Amino acid sequence: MAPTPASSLAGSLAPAAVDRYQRDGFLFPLNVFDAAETARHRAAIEALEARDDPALPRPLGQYFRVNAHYVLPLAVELALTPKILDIVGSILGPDLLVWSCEFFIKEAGTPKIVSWHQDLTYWGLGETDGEMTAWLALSPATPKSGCMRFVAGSHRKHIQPHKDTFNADNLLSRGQELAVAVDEADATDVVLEPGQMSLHHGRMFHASGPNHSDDRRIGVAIRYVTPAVRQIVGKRDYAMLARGMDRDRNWINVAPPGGNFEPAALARYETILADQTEALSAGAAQPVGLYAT
Ligand SMILES: O=C(O)CCC(=O)C(=O)O
Repeated sequence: MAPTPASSLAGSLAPAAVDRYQRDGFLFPLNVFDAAETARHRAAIEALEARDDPALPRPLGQYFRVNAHYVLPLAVELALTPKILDIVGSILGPDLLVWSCEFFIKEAGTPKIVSWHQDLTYWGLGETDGEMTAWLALSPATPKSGCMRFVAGSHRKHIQPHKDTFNADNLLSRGQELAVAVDEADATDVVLEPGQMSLHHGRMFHASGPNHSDDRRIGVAIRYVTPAVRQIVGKRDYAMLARGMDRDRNWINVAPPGGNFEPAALARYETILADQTEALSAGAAQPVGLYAT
């Protein structure tokens, strides 16, 4: 039997759902888009892929894989979806910024994986509870297609030691992997229908396997932070105000782009990438190419 969605179609989370998030460090499935809206977002992404403009300074996959919201209005539209902000705001509060928007695409029948890790390990944001990922499925996320797996309650641990593998099939920037044992039997499959999303805490142990299905597995990971979160490893960091106010001024606030890949937005993207690479590559034995596709 399909699990009961943690929210129905509307608005903020019920207190019991917030409690579940606090207890487990994740919550799913949450209904966001109907079939028509989901198909529209998927088609917009695939239209960009079909165009794959050779004049772009970097391969399209780079812009998809990190900080898509600084160069692509379609990523901003997803990140600022009122229903997502209502749900995220139920947990993080009324003032929200988008720190990153990332497309995790695994082609049909490919070995790409994500190793067990905790997101906050290399982001330079400390062990904060003020960061959360909303992961939106635009195609089926199932064990066969390589859905995420979460270990309930692991967000209550500190950031654990990780090791770098630089594995080419790993979608993470340095193939980082938890150096502590994870019992696969403790993991929950995050099964999502297209148009549904999950939430996870930045210290959640999570991973995902290869895509053995006949369809692409398309996920959009939107990382939200509160104004109180700040960069503590790199010199500075950037975010886009999504809702409310940023009174703390820990972030350089970036305005949404007016169109796809505008020259000023592309230049800004490079500045942000360079600054964030400083935090992300701290302590790495090899240069960290920010997020290979
Ligand atoms: O999309 C995946 O399989 C993994 C995504 C992930 O690790 C994340 O969103 O933090």
